[in-house]
Amino acid sequence: MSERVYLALGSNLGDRLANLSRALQALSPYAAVQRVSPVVETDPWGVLDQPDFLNQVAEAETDLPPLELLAGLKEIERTLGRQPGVRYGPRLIDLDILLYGELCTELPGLSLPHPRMAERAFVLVPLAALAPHALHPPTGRTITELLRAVDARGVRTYTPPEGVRIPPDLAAALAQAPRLSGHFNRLPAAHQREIIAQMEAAPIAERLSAVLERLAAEASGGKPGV
Ligand code: PH2
Ligand code: MG
Ligand code: MG
Repeated sequence: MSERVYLALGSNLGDRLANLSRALQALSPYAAVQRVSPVVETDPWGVLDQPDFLNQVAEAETDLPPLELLAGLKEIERTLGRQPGVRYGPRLIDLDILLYGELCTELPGLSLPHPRMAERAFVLVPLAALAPHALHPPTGRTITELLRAVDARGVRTYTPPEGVRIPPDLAAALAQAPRLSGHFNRLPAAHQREIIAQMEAAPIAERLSAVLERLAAEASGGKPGV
C-alpha cells in the first residue's frame, strides 16, 4: 500500500539548485514525486556561520516502509557526493522525512514526524505551500498553525541568477570550501558570469586555480558580495 510522504531537501554547498534537482530526479526508485514546493533561500539554523541554504519540500508516494525509505534517502545523499560533517553544519544535500502518512513513531535512527519540523521556518514555509491543512500528528495542529508560531523572516523566495551555469568542476571545488561557496552565492549574477567566463578562457592547467584565488581574495578583502 502506498503512503503519502513529505520530504525536506536542503543544500548550502556547491551548485545548490542543481543539488536539489538531482536529488528530486534520484528519488524515483524510492518514491514517486507528485508535487514540489517553490525553492526558498534561508538563513542557516543551528550553526550560524555557514552559507545560506536552498530549501524545498516534495510531496511523494512511497511503497517503502519508513526505514527503507530513509536508507534510500541516505543512498542518494552519498551518490550526490555528500561528505560527513558536523551536526547542523554545511552540506551538499540533505534529505529528511518530515511526514510519513500520519505515522507518529520512534524507530532506530528515525523519529516521525521529524522532531524539529515544528520549529523550522525553512521547512514550514515550503511545506505550507503544498499542504497548508495537513495535520502534524503529535500536536494536531495544521502546518499553517505551526507556521504562524515561528519567525519566518529568514526565509526568502529564491530567484536563480540569470544566465549563470556553474561548471561542474567549479561546483565541486566550491563544495569543498564553504566560505568561498557562500561568497560566490552572494555575488551579483553579472559578477558570477564574469568569473565563469574567466575560468572558461583560462588554459586548462589554470582553469580552477585562478578563479579560486580570485574568490578567496574577494571573500577576505571585503569586495562585492562579502
Ligand atoms: N539544515 C540543517 C541545519 N541548518 N538551516 C537551514 N536554513 N536549512 C537547512 O536545511 C538546515 C539548516 C541540518 O539538517
Ligand atoms: Mg536536516
Ligand atoms: Mg538529514
